[in-house]
Amino acid sequence: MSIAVGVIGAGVMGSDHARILQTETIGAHLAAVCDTDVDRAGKLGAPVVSDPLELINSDWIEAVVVASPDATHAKLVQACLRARKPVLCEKPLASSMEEAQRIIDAETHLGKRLVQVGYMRRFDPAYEEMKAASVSGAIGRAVLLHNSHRNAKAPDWFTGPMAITNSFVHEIDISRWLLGSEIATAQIVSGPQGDPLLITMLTVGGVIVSTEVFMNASYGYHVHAELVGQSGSVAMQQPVLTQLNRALQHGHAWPENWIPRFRSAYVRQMNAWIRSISTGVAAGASAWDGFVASAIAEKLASEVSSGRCVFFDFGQRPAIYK
Ligand code: ISE
Repeated sequence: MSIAVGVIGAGVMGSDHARILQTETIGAHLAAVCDTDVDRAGKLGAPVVSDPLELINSDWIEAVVVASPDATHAKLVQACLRARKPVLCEKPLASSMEEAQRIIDAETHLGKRLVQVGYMRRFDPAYEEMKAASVSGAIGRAVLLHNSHRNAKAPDWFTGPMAITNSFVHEIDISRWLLGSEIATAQIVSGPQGDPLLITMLTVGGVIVSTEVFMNASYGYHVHAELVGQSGSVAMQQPVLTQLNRALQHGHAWPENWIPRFRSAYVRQMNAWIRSISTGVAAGASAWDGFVASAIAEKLASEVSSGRCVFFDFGQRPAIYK
């Protein structure tokens, strides 16, 4: 059996998801693509549907990938829930805590997890190894996590506080996942031009998390993390295939953006999502994880100029997310 998947959005992420569904996914196929730019959608090699709600509600579509602009995510996820169809939604899940809360309410009302959020770093082999090193006790109790998140150039579609709501949300999610602890506080320092940003968080378990977000670092796309424990540390290595020696220099190339760096994570995430639909056992980041990341990002974005410390307590997570 092959699950018929419709992809909404034919931009950078939508076209990569479409390609993965066509060439690197077991148990599913690309059944339709939807984008306001019909020509762009047409190039992805599947029937084009111009209205996202029509795609979601079509009988022949069994599951949906949402990869449209951030501001449309929550509304489309709600439509998938109403149609009772599994959805893999690109991050962020929503543009505000309120919107994300409404998704939690709708999904808990259904009593079944249908939403997976595309926090793909959870499927990245390097992050997986870091987590394994921590869980096994190899580095002792974790005390500090250093993250850096550099883009060569902020994407053209970046507006307002997207360095926080679109980029830093990854570190909110991966830090919670790596450390197995909720975020208790966060504080932000902004450079004069608003880029880079330095964010310090403290987990409920007492681990300090520092993150540099630099959207215009020029030299390439570079994500790094080091987890420091009481008896050792585990640091990510950059996945490189070759090293170039020339002109008195020795080194490797940096990718232009996140697609090559997280290539295997995207493929593994898609396959895990499809397996979760077949088995009924949820995988990856849940709507609750998406809610927490969006809520923290929204609050932090409102404190960029004040630099005030923000405190978080989201209470008990609903039973379907335990
Ligand atoms: C982009 O939208 C992504 O999701 C990338 O993974 C992230 O690293 C980048 O900063 C975002 O703009």
